[in-house]
Amino acid sequence: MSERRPGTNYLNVSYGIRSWLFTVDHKRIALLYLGSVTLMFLLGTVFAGLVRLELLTPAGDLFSADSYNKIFTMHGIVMVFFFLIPGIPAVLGNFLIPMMVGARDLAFPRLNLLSWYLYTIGALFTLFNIVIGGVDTGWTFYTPYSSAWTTTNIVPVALGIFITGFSSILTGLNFIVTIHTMRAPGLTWFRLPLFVWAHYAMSIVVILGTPVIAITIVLLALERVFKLGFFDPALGGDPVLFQHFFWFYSHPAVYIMILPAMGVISEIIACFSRKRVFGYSFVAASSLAIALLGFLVWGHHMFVSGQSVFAGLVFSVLSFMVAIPSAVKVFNWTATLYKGSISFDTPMLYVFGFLGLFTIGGLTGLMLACLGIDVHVHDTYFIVAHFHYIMVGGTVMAYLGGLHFWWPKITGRMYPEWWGRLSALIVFVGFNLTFLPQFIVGYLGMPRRYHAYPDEFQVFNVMSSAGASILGVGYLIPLFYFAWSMRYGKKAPDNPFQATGLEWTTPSPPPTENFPVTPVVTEEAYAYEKMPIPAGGARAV
Ligand code: HEM
Ligand SMILES: [Cu+2]
Repeated sequence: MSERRPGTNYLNVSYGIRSWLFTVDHKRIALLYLGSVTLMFLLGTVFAGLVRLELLTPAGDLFSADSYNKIFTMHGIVMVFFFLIPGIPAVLGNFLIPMMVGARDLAFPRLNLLSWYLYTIGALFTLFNIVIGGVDTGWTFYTPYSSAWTTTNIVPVALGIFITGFSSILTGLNFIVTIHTMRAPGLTWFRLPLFVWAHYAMSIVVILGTPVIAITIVLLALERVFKLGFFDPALGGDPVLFQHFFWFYSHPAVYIMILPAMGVISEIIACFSRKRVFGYSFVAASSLAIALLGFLVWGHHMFVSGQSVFAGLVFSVLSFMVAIPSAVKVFNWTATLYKGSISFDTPMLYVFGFLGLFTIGGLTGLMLACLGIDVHVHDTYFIVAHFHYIMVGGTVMAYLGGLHFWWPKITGRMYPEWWGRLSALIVFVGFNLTFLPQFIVGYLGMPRRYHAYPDEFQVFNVMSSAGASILGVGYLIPLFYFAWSMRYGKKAPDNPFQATGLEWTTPSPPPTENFPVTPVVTEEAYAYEKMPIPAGGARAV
């Protein structure tokens, strides 16, 4: 670690491309991730735009069925594996966890840099397949289509996801060891910010789940290349086995995506209602409960795949149980708002968006957990609407809210508040116009993953495509003002929102070693009754 010269911070301590590509500073690595993850998000958005363009008219008139299959497949793969899963942990988690626990860096800084390289190499492998013709199985890679029938590039895509999986595992390990061993004096487990708890729970899921998808992908590749019969009945395998493996990871993976988002929400809600999070220990414990229960419900994706009625019943009941800890969080956040001194700054607008949209996503999840309803709507647009409410309405809203909240800390500059609120509003309106009609059209029977549909469904699809354009504008505006603010934004004070948490006690942007002296913690998290209410200042930007 270098000695700190006055006035230097992690951004200006050294210059040049090498100082970034070989950095071991968790804050710089977070920014490397911010760059890669943003690129992948933009790419995924372009694919989404193409999907919505094709579906504007009932006839399959823009792309051939084959091209359409490749486009929605790439949309799903890029968004799930390269944006939603790594997004919040890699950018915000990397930046904040060492600071929130009062440490100088993560436990294994070099491993952290390796994680970014693995992510990037994995992404390049997967993107390379677009150049050589694409892949058309959907992000779920169901066998035996993927193992025996399709002629598209399963192996390079699988390799890309496999490599990126190691990036996740290393990040999860790094977080767990850091949280266990590097907490500042006085920072007991029950004084940790809920953001840290959420990442701790997520890391457990990552470490237990990711090896399963990695091995599944290897088996799929082996079957394709060497005709080993794991999944193809013609070779003596069982295609349903693939679905068990796939969902044993991919259901927990949805919690990898949502748990960090929930951590962001807890921090912002406490700050912008100036209150302790209601029922702190329940919110912390519910993260662990979600993480562990999440491993028991994968079979709810297979109600119509030919599993026994008894298995279906058990998975249905367990799915209801996993909703309980999520509901605990929503109730506690609502109770935190109660009688709070609420202000409607941009991060908080995203949180309100999250609360409404995540709740709709969760409640429709309960509908799907009912065997009888699921048989009716399985593989329709109802499913598409359900998971977009959770993952876009939940994870993406929290990601954007968190990016605004910590932007002053990350860059030392304020974002423009008026533009922030405007785009939060556009995102919310655009989102609902896009996905609400999909619940209806799905319930009426429109199947997912088709490039053409009967005329009677057009009105819903036109609404959806119009909404997607609005949503796209909502996402583009922050891209511009964030870039603008790095140079022209108002200089940020150390703690613009008068928030609690160690990260706000150090300068903005922080020095390389995070804290001039190791902080000592004497308080529970969220002692907002002791913080001044921010006056004018940052909020008047
Ligand atoms: C925590 C946030 C959640 C996320 C991120 C999420 C995500 C998803 C995703 C991505 C799918 C679609 C998978 C595919 O491509 O086929 C899906 C389907 C499903 N979800 Fe959720 N979900 C969440 C919560 C829930 C809850 C709480 C339940 C029930 C208690 C639930 C029940 C279901 C069911 C039964 C399906 C399968 C529907 C079908 O394909 O027939 N989900 N979810
Ligand atoms: Cu699931």
